Order: sequence, then structure tokens, then C-alpha cells
Amino acid sequence: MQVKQTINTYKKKYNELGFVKIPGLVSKNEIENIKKDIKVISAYLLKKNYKHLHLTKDNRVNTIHNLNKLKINFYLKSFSKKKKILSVINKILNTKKSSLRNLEFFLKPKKTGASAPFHQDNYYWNVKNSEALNVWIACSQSNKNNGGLCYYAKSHRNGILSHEISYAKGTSQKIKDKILKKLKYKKIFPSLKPGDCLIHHPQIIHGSGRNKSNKDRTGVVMSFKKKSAKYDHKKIKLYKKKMNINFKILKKTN
Ligand SMILES: O=C(O)CCC(=O)C(=O)O
Repeated sequence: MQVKQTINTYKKKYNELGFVKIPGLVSKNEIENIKKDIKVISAYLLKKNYKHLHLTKDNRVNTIHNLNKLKINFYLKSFSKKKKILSVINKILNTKKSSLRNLEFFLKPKKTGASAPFHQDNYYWNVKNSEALNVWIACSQSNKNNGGLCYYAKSHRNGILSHEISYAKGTSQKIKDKILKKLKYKKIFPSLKPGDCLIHHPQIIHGSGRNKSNKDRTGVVMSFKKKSAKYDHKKIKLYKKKMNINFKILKKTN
């Protein structure tokens, strides 16, 4: 009963703000296992020259995307199936069944960790009715000082804004600066300890600054959708076309 009430409170907050912080959802032991994944998989994919791995300017791993597609077993894959995770996600998504759509590392090492320009996830994903979410797990402290996430509170309520090529490694699109400047939402920088999680709506405007501090800001993301949710394939096709044009522009400018 107590647990049910707590999950309801999280869901209310998520619906109101577009994100919710869940303290201590992941245990110390589980964080240690995820950190082992980060070490082993980063080294493995570096060797393989994995195309979804992006480095900082001093050649440390900054982000790795599409880890769910790897044909190897690792802890985070099985962790994403745990009941304590799925019960919160299913409650928030109003469903009995959800499916994993992506796993990512956002490692942002000290001193040179790169920024993630402000964006809305569903601009990339194109899940119909935005029936999806991201779970961001802190494996280190994460806050405004070391490039922690920043949310535009309640911005999930107003649809998807226009995006443009971002030029930031590991990200493709960002909301245009001139649009961002005009927005009146309150900016919130949640402070997290290892094991705390953020769950955010696919339409919330969010991003993070560079990590100029002396502390790594290590996060991993599990991305879920309602199992029955469909992708908007027309929009995905348009997005891919835009990405191809962007890729050609980037190649020319580099
Ligand atoms: O970890 C970051 O800095 C960015 C994460 C992000 O954009 C996301 O979880 O959707």
C-alpha cells in the first residue's frame, strides 16, 4: 500500500513537471555492477571503433548510444527487466507492458565532458502520442556544477519545437537558440547521488552543460516505450533524410 502510494506520488509529479526524481531506486551493489559494465563495454567498443561511441576532445569516452543492439550480454540489460523498475515505468506510462527501446551511456568525464544541447527526445524517437520515457540513472554525483541535467519544467505540455543541426558530438539536433531565449519555463537542475534516478517525458526540453569540474558525471539511460505504442514512420523517414543532409554538411565543414 505504502509503495503503491509512493509510485502514485511520483506519477503525479512526472505529469505535472515532465520529470521526477526517484531517490535511491538503484542500490549500491547495482550501481557497482553498472559501473563494471561501463568499464568493460567502453573498452570493448573503443577497440571495435563502434560508430555510436563519441569521445571528448582529450579522447575519453563521452557518450555511447544504441547499446541495446549489441549482441553481448551485460548487467544493465538484465537490470532493465527488474520488477522494481518496470512497476514504476508501467504506472507512469499507464500500461501493463512496456518495452525497452534503447540503452545509453552519458559519461561526461571531469574537465572535458561535453555538453548535450537542449532538445526534446521525441523529436528523434517519433513515438506516437509520446507514450515513452527515459530513466536516467546517476552512477556518480550529478548536479549543476559537474554538468548535470537541466529541465525546462512543464515544457512537455506544449508539443515538439523546431530543431536544427547541433554540431555537438553524440547529439544530432537541438532547439534553435532564438526559440530557447523566448521560453519562460523555470529551469531546474536536479541534484543526484549515485543510485538516484530521473524519469523524464519525451517532450520535456532538457540538456546539460560541459563538465569543467574535478568530478566525473556518470549517467546511464534506459529508454522505454509502451509496448503497444507505434512509431510514426513518416516522421522517422523525414528525420533520417534531414540527418543525411546534416551528415553531408558536417563532412564538408570538417
Ligand atoms: O546525460 C546527459 O547529459 C543528457 C541525457 C539526455 O539527453 C537524455 O537522457 O535524454
